Amino acid sequence: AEDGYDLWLRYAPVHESRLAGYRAHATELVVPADTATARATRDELARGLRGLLGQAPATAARARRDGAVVVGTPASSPQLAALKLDLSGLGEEGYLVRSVRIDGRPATVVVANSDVGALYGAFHFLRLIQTAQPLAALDIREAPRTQVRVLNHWDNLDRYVERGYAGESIWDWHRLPDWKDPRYTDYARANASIGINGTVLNNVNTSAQALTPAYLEKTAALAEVFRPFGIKVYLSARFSAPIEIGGLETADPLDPAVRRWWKAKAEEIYRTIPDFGGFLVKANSEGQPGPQDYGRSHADGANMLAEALAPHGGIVMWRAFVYSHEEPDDRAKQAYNEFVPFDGQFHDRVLVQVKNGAIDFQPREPFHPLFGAMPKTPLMMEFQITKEYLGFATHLAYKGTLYEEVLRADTQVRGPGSTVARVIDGTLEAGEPGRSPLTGMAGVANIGVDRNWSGSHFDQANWFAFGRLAWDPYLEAQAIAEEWVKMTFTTDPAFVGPVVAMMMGSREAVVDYMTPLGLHHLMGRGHHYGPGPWVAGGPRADWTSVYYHRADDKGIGFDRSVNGSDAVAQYAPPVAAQFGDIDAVPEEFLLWFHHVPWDHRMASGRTLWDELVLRYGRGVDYVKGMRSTWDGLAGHVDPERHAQVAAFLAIQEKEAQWWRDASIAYFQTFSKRPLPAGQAAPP
Ligand code: GCW
Repeated sequence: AEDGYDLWLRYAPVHESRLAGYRAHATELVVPADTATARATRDELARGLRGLLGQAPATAARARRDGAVVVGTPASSPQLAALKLDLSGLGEEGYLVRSVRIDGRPATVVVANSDVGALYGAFHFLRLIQTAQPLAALDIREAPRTQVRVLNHWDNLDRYVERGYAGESIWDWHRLPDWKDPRYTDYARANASIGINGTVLNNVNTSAQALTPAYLEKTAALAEVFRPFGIKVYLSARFSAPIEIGGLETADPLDPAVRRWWKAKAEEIYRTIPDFGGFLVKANSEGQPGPQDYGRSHADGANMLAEALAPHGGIVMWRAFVYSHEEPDDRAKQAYNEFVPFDGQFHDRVLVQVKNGAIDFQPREPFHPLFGAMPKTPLMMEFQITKEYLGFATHLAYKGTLYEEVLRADTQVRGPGSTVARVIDGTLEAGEPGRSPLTGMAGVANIGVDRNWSGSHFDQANWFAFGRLAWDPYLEAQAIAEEWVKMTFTTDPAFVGPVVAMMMGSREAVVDYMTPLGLHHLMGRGHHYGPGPWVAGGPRADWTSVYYHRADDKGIGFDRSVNGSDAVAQYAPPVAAQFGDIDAVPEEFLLWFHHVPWDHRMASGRTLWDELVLRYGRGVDYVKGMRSTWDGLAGHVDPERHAQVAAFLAIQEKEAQWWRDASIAYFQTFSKRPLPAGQAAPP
């Protein structure tokens, strides 16, 4: 059934016009190594080619025919060794895909320094066919630009997934370690196909139970399934675990007994899982325990854990998503204030994991001011794949454009071209003395037990795009969307063109109908679904919407300029100058940084109020456009997937309208201005 289970690894038959040509380039399959990874590689190629080309090529120990495909390392294959290809600079995960001659016969080789590199190359080879690329004269050289490319599952041990919209957790803890659901293997295949090499199994808001022997056994069983696919397991560690499961009275990171406890725990973990990846930690944020509970710093806490893991090769991913328990001055400033003073003080096995923006995974945020501000510390990107603030799994919003926008943003810390991507891949600050060479990117997963994994067909694209960009943060969102559409649906240009176009504008549409012009955090309290710009009161000022939009009879927006919270000062001077100037700030960030009079003139010549209303309407119109595009493509998609996407788009249109009407009606109580001509009044 076309239920989406196969993701972008559907391997549907290629167009018959291309069949003979592809078959001639895959007459024989040679994967000579006999390791678990090589077997997985051979199985994937056989499966993929069988699906794409109608038959799997014969497998052989050596290439003997024209058109063989030879995959492996020089060590595993004398034929590959004889080619003397230059594998320097590929590392353990890179690969070449080359058209060559072996004993005078044309062949395609996938060559790497390790079996995992060859597996990645095999997926690349399959992707070429899946996306209808030519296989002649191949000369591809790829190596990942970041080292730690991980999913963060916000999955609780009872299988509830925090901010998950695709059903419960795929980790069936109750039946692990003895029952290993075949789905775990498919999960590993999908991740390996896009270069993801690690997964944090449990929520950052975690119970300490995850570190008990019983759960380590379960984790080890998952690690065993994932290992052939180059995927390491990591766990979120609760900072107070020494108290909760260790019987200690304190979790003070400078207490010798606490340090001994973590060392012993690390030894126990590595006895059970020899290639365990390390810990992800949310500390002193939203009520989670942490070193500050004992008057210690983030560096004290992270370094203690790093010292326990380092002898075994593990790392610590220490999150910078922190905000204090006290009433904040401007929540956007807190992570920077808490972390920048500790630049240079973190253990070299620590990455500080920073969300893309300073508030919280909004439909649009300016890049986080920490990027570029901690040159001696490797900062790891944290993107959200799941759509907590972008309409959950029913609204169609391709986040490739969001990721691209952030990665390309210019911090200007070392002059123009100091992009966030260059902070993340380590190239910008590589020369800093003492800086750890670690690099990484994390994506908060959108995976659950739904048949289609992600809760909707189009949300699979966000998982895919995250993996592709973690591998290479310089890829284009549009090219990634094209790949995904071709692999997931069809390579027919009559379908690919309009669907990619629809995806490319889809996130902007969400910005328009939820939070245009730099507005943010206007979603309903707690669940974050649906409009709630009127949310006020309650336990914390920064858990309200009125805190963020600050609408009054004069205008709207959060003044973060020098006249306000001065959050702009956390950016490099040229960026601070731009964001801090109401006439220079890009309009998409206008209300993020300024409190702006209702009659302020926009670039369009309209007043702010009129522009705001039009943006809300523009978002609704875009969704209408997506619906009609999709309706017109019925003949290109199986009825099952077509119907679900169509139904979800109908929901999205209804809810975009709800957002628009509710927001305009509410803000009009402050602006007290009429709607611009042609704009329907909210019901
Ligand atoms: O804003 C919040 C989300 C929480 C999440 C937190 C975080 C895991 O609403 O659900 O908790 O971000 O990133 O730690």
